[in-house]
Amino acid sequence: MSEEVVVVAHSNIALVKYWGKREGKSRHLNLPAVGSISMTLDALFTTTGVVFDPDLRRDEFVLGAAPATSSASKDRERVSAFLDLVRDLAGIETFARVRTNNNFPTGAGLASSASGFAALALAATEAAGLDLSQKELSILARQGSGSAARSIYGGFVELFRGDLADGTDCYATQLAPESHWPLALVVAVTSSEKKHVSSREGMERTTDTSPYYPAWITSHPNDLDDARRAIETKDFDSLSEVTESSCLKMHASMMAARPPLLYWNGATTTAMQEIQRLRRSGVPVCFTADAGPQVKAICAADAIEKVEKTLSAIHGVHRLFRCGLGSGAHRATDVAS
Ligand code: 2P0
Repeated sequence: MSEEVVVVAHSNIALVKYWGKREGKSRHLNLPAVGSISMTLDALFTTTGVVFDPDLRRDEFVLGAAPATSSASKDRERVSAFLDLVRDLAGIETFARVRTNNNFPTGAGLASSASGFAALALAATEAAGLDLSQKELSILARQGSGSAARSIYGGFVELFRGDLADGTDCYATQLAPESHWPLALVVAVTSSEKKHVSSREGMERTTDTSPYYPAWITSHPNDLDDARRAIETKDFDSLSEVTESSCLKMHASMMAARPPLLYWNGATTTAMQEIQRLRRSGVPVCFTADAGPQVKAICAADAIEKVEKTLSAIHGVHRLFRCGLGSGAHRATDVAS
């Protein structure tokens, strides 16, 4: 039996969003239709332990201490399919025991698959005796979940769309380390319910039916250029503009799908408007939101108290998480409970 390898990987938040996949024969490679730029977050993370055990007759997967739910076998299948990629790379057939835990609600738009598959990529490859580069790990993690490719790295990260059918040019890289620009992020949780339509299904529906999807794709490279420049020059006003625009453009394309995808609730909209009001009063803050009802406020580190005060006063905001910029996936001592 191999040693159990335990890894921690942090969640990330996209400033320029990924939504939609490249069409064609290489669908199983999970290739995004657009590039994306994100910040890795220190306070939201997954810890995962993997051991390959010759006595196992199938892969075992335990998520947290919660009793098994109806989605447990689906999760195990997805993890097992990912472990098949690792077994292929390592030339082994042994099954694995995977223990994993998120320190935040799963499946509620807080990017659990990003930190989850990044942690699994590093833990499983090391447990299988492989020593992959960060680029190789991001290519592997992407096949579990697109956003996971970005969580391999800390700080500000870009995932390239790439053009090749085999996906070898579709990987992430660090644009700037954590220390470059000490921004903070406050997550306003407006619901802890698991979302009704997964990101994967939502992307497919948007690609297939939204009349705004082509505009989302063609306007994207410009957003990536703007965000790269704003990060490099630490220009908060420009970062705000492109971040809110990319978020609302993604949601506009989803809302125009058939049937429409509306991930927001009343508190989501109120929080977005309150963040814009705060910015008009001179506080460096902007919002983004993923495929869920949570609002994420990105702000200068010294504005965090004002932002938290504003968000906590909103009816329907149940909980706040405060984050700074986080590091890339790395070894840990034990699976946190
Ligand atoms: C992002 N999201 O860039 C975007 C914004 C959600 C909204 O990446 O199908 O779980 O596993 O590649 O990475 C969430 O989608 O999707 C996501 P798959 P993933 O963060």
